Order: sequence, then structure tokens, then C-alpha cells
Amino acid sequence: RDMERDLRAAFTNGEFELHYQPLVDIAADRISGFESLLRWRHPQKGMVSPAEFIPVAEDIGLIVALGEWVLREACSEATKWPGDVKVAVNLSPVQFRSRNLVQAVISALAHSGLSPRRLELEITESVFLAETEANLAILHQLRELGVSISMDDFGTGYSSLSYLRSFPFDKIKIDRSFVKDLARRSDCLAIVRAISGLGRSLNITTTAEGVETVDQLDWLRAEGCNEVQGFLFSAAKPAGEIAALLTGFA
Ligand code: G
Ligand code: G
Ligand code: MN
Ligand code: NA
Repeated sequence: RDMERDLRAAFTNGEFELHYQPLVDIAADRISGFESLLRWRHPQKGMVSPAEFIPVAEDIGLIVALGEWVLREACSEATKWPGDVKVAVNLSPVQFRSRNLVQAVISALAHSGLSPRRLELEITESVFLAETEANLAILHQLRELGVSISMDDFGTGYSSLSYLRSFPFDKIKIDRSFVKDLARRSDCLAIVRAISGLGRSLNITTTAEGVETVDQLDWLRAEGCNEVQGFLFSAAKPAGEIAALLTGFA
């Protein structure tokens, strides 16, 4: 209950900020984009993790307004980056239920002037669990705007493969739980290999999350994974540090 009250106040007081984590194109060895990750700078508690407050924001419906703010903020920030660098925004399934999502994306693009080609929307499999047909229709409308759609946390949900058949995703993000033990566990390697192969066959970009070591990067490169994201390159950083990340990366 305290969290509820604090969250609503935080939104009006402007205590939220976005940090950005690089997505690295393995073959080109360059930053292809950044994932925006929401941060709450609580006046007493300091940084509060989205893992803690997003479920509450979803419960009280605040995620709709907060999600619209995230879209506007991320799109306008991305206009400051080199023209081929993309921005990825996470969407909550609750934003699909609000029925205002397509308009929110149109409006964020229009106000920022960002090309839709530079916006990636990340969704999880939970988007398909309820109101599947309605949500599919929304995904198609979003795609028609020219934005791309990524399947986040792939492999951790339910019947992943059927979702790949019901919607032509542009990108699959391999959950970091599979990347973690890549070098030590043959089952993790088998899963990463299968997802990379699936991506190649279906012409879907594959991105590995949670890459922390050079060893993991070498395995992922060998498996033909297209992109990596993780502490090996950088944690999520405030907007002000992005220019340095872009020039410093090589
Ligand atoms: O950044 P990590 O830094 O701790 O993020 C934890 C979780 O919060 C991740 O699953 C991530 O997808 C989610 N998350 C981060 N930012 C956002 C956001 O802007 N919107 C939504 N819906 N989820 C987010
Ligand atoms: O669910 P989603 O992938 O959107 O959330 C990204 C989450 O992964 C964030 O919490 C972010 O802080 C975390 N993260 C990013 N890179 C790494 C990494 O290399 N290792 C670990 N353990 N977590 C990471
Ligand atoms: Mn994500
Ligand atoms: Na993820």
C-alpha cells in the first residue's frame, strides 16, 4: 500500500528515469541500439528496481501512463543518437489491455520525430496468454507503423514456438538464464544452438541477454547468434553517458 502511494507520487514528482544498455552487433562489432530500462530514484530508498515496482504499477494501472512516458522519453532521447542506432522499449501486457497502445506509439514517434525504423518494442510471451486475438491485432497494427517487434526473455514462458508461428517477430531475445551456464552446461548450449538455428531459418535476429564473459561471447559467436547485451559491454547507463559509450566502443 505504501508502494502504491509512493509510486503515484513518484510519477507526478518526476522520480522516474530511463537508463540505456547497449545492444552489440557481433559481426559488425558495433553498438546497434540501446534497450531502455526504467529506474525509480526514490527520495529515501535510492534506486528501486523495476522488478519490484513494475508489478505494482501494473496492479494499480499506473503502468499505462508510465509506459506512455517511457515511450515518449526513449523516442526523444534516441533522436540525439547517430541515425542508425535503435532504441528498444519494454511493453507490459497491461498496456495492451488499455487499448491505447497504438496511439501512444504513434504519438511518441510524432512528437519526437524518430523514424519508426529505429524503434523496437519488446514484449514477453505473457502478451499471448489472454485476449490473444485482440493482442495479435494490436501487434500487427504496431508493425504496420514500421516499428519492429522483439520477443523478450525467450524460452522462459509457455509454448514459445507457437507464438513464433502466430506472429512474425523481428527479433528473439534469448533469456540470460540460458547464457549464464553456456560454457558449463551442455543443455544450455543445446538450447542456445536451437534458438539461433530457429532464428536463422525464420529470418529473425537473435540477441543473447546477460552476456558477462568473453567465453560466453565466443560461444554465442560460434552459434551464429547476431547480437549480445550484458555487463561484458556495459550495464544500463543514464542518457548523459551514451555519447561516450558510442565513441568509446571499438
Ligand atoms: O533493469 P532490470 O534492470 O533490473 O529490469 C528488470 C525488469 O524490468 C526486466 O524484466 C525489464 O524488462 C523490466 N523493465 C525495465 N524497464 C521497463 C519498462 O520501461 N517497462 C516495462 N514494462 N518493463 C520494464
Ligand atoms: O527482462 P529484460 O531483459 O527486459 O531485463 C533486462 C534485465 O537484465 C535488467 O534487469 C538488467 O539490469 C539485467 N541485465 C542486463 N545485463 C545483464 C548481465 O550481463 N547480467 C545480469 N545478471 N543481468 C543483466
Ligand atoms: Mn527487455
Ligand atoms: Na529479457
